[in-house]
Amino acid sequence: MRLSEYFLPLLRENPSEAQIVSHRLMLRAGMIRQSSAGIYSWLPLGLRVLKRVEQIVREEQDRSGAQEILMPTIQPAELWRESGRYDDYGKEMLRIKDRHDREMLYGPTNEEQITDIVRGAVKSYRDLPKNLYHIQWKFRDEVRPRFGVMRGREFLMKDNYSFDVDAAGAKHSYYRMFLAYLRTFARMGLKAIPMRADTGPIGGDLSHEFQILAETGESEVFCDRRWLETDILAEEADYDGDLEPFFRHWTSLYAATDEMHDPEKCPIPAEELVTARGIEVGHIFYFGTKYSVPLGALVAGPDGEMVPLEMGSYGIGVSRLVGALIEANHDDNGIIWPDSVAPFSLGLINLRVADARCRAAADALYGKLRSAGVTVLYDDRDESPGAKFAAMDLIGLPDQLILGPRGLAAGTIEWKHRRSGARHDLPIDTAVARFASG
Ligand code: 5CA
Repeated sequence: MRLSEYFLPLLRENPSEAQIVSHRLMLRAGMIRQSSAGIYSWLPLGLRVLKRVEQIVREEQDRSGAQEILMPTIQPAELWRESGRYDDYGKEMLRIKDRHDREMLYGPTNEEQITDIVRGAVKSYRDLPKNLYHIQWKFRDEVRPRFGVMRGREFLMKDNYSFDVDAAGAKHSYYRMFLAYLRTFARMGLKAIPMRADTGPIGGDLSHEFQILAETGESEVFCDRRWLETDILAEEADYDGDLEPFFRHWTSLYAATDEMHDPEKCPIPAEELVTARGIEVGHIFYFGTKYSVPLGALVAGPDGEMVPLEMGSYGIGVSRLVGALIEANHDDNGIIWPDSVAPFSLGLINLRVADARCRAAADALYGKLRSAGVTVLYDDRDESPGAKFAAMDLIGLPDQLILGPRGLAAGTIEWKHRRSGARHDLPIDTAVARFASG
């Protein structure tokens, strides 16, 4: 993509409405624009990151055996009356009437809807287990939408729902998601710590929140110091095997949210305990028959008797993750994207567009990089070098290639690694191979 053609409305000044660094940087880097409180448009750069985050979530869901569907954003009120949540959900639910005066709502979550789909289609234990997910916009009329996409009113969530014939099966489904979540966040370069959590309006008795430690986190969290040194992707686990030992291992290190932490009963000594702030990027629940009983979602069990489905639900805040990733990856100059979610892998800067030789060399390199499959953002604008460096650092692509007349005369190009700040001169003709392979 040529920056001269790209829709990238950068802001020079810090927007006054943004209180935390991710919100500031997302606005300044032209990733999002606010539409109304807690509701945002995603501009090209922001959308590329959102899509990459979504794709990692999708791949890990698919790997775990979950199947993707897509349910609507607008749901009928009757379904929520069946579960009893239509009134319970209160003002957080956006209620709408259609032209026939039928009550509808913009879904804040989909337990009722998925249970309705499954109860009509699954009649026997032989059709189980099933785990279905979708990645869809939600609306919650939060009292205090804030921090940009971190606590929005409209936000993108991956939510899935597991269906089993008995509690043992449902626990296995829960453990599978526990593993999928550890893998998902680790692939984004995030350390998300699973913490015993309160179940809130979703209900149930077994629940973990996945929390990233960050100063700007909304809640206080507590965990064993050893959590900070673990490497999740190094662990092998088989989705079809017995996952209970794996689950027990990962939950043996203490970690709890504020509501679950009791200093009197904390099992580890104060010097081993880390007290920090956390951003909740995922939440998983096992709630048994809480929805299947009121909605009458029953299947024939092995002995012919009708039994209610055992269910769990599992959420990841896909749009919140974009903000959380920036909270965990930035410096004074801007964002530093991890490779796995970067909107482009490489920024190419032509320092002197007025120089015909520079322009020809930069254009040629841009063409070759693109042919080699590298995603490149090419700054071909007629701007000062300082403005170009600042823009490239702000948007935080992992690597930068900087071409100027002096390097060109020597046959070299400068390579800057955004995270470390390290700079090297590379022979121009090796640059394509360097980034095509890396
Ligand atoms: N039905 C369950 C699981 S599918 C559920 O809704 N869980 S949740 O309420 O915990 O939400 C799942 C995830 O969505 C949260 O962990 C959080 O990362 C994200 N999320 C929740 N509320 C918001 C919000 N207002 N803005 C951005 N992300 C949010």
